[in-house]
Amino acid sequence: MDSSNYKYLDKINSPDDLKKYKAEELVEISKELRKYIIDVVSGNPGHFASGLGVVELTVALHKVYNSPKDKIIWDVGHQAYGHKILTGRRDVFHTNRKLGGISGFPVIAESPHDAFGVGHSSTSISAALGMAVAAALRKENDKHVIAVIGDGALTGGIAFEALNNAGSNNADLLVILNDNNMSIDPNVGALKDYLLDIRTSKTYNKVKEDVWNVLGKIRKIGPNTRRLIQTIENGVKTVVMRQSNLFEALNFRYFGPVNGHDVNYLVNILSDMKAIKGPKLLHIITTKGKGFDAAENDQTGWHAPGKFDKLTGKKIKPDLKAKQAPKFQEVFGHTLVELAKINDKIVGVTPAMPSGSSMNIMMKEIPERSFDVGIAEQHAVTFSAGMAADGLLPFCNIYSSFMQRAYDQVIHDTALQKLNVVFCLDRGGLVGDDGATHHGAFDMAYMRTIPNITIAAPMNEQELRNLMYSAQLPDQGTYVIRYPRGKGSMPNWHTPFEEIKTGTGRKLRDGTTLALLTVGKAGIMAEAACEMLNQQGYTPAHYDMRFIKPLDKSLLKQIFSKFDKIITVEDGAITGGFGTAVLEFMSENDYTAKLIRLGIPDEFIEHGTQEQLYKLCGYDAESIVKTALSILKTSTPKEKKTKILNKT
Ligand SMILES: Cc1ncc(C[n+]2csc(CCOP(=O)(O)OP(=O)(O)O)c2C)c(N)n1
Repeated sequence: MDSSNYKYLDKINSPDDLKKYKAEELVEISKELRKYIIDVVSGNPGHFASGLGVVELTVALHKVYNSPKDKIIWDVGHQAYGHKILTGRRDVFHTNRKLGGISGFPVIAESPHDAFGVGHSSTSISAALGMAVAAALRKENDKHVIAVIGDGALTGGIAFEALNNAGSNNADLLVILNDNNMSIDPNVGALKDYLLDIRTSKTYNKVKEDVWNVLGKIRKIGPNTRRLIQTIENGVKTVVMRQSNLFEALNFRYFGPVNGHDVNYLVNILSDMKAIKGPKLLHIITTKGKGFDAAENDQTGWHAPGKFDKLTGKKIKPDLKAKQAPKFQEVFGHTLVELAKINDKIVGVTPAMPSGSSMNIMMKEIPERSFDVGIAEQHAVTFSAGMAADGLLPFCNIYSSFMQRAYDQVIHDTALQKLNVVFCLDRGGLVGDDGATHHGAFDMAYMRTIPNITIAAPMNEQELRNLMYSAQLPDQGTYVIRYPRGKGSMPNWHTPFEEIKTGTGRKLRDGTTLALLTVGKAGIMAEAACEMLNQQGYTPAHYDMRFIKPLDKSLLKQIFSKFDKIITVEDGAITGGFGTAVLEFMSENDYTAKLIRLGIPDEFIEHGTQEQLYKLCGYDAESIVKTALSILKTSTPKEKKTKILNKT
């Protein structure tokens, strides 16, 4: 993208360039930055509304602070496009989220200005505190550390653990609370109401204004008066604010709420706050999607809207002629409602992803039995376990990569107690352009080590329905169903429910010489590979094993008795995953075979389209064919022995 239409932005290649501009020009720079984000993201999709909401804050932060010496830590990082553009990445911004391009999130390796890698939420205050403590130990007294966290991300427990720790540490730390009253969907919970209360409480604002007016003058006055004013301020706070302000109670000095779209006001406040030591919190009020009407009016729909027409504000949908397969997510959402109507024990739980997971379908149809608990994966799991312990049957839907947060809650609170909870792990496998932080790579490996647990992966939408149906039958225990991001392969998915017995796989095609063993979506790639191999005269067998745990041992026995060339394929980490389970089975049962495991290698995979990444990892259909041909051409020990016997 050519940025030559941008009078100021063209000349800003680092925060130092930005610092040269005066107050009036910062307003123009903010306008250009917003326009540039709209220009580029309309054609190369990514996160959108959140970034527009922090344009002025981004400009103010880079005007006031000296990044990279000062550390600016963006929570989640989906709102940091403006930061990337102002810190030397304007000309590569059009490669955002593309294979080989820049990441959609801050990444330490990408720029010295990305102080901390993010993608999962609520980490900024912990990381910032760590840096503030490091700076204090090194006696770097002129260094500033700033965490920028949204009201949504603040619902994550780790954020409170960090506030609690920071408040007793007295480290020099600024938390900026970017309050737009939204998560991806409308924010939830009591904290949201509390923040709204602060915005509107007249008594509170009066006290706050008095204190702020005094503090605003601090920079211009001498140390003695400053000390006196601070004593007064502390007195006022002790009496009124401590009792009524959550952050003050945690030992933070609270400032705000202030308008987060007035860039010069922000510059002044931040400059003033530089002089104040210790933990402090600035509460700014912003509008998600600011400056783009469609996004302001539908903030959830424009969180990550896909391609759009920047002039009309209309999203550009692909031209669908043939009947398309639905997304796995939609099938989950509709099926859950169907099941909840026949089984009144079923409840739905999502940690802050109602739209993304399609839990919103149940929230609309059966609101009293469906719960958005905020960005709180650990709580979502134990909350579900609690309901299960008292007789309900929760379907707790968590994105696979976010479930990493709640590992102990699955082990200690659920499986150990043999509780009937169905964990639906959405976005299992490579997710595409969100990249390394969001790939659901590890779930099969980390879940497989837990006793008392069933782990299944449907190959298509119909299998997902049937597994959900089977999981809610009586006494199924802790049951994990992991499925991928995006569309499946079955336009006609809405078929009557059929039970799938736990631990049973199925043979999809019989064959000779070579067997492909798959779980989940990898079965689709393997089917395509079998077609290609057929055209070349080979007839591999294909088994959709369905369950990672328990394995279908009787089917495996049949397979290992018949085949000694085997390829396992999974859309997940090879280390410890499904293929490893098959390898363990082979070893424990004294079978010998040439066994190759395909899946995600032992490294973090970057961003790109899902198809590009399957290829990169070597388990798209063509790569499976290549591996199959190579294994077909090598002799196994058994074949070598037969050859020798035939010769003698
Ligand atoms: C652990 C974790 N759970 C869920 C998400 C998905 N997620 C990304 S952004 C977001 C909402 C964040 O809201 P907020 O912090 O208020 O920022 P806003 O987008 O409103 O600016 C959520 C739930 C995530 N990134 N990490």
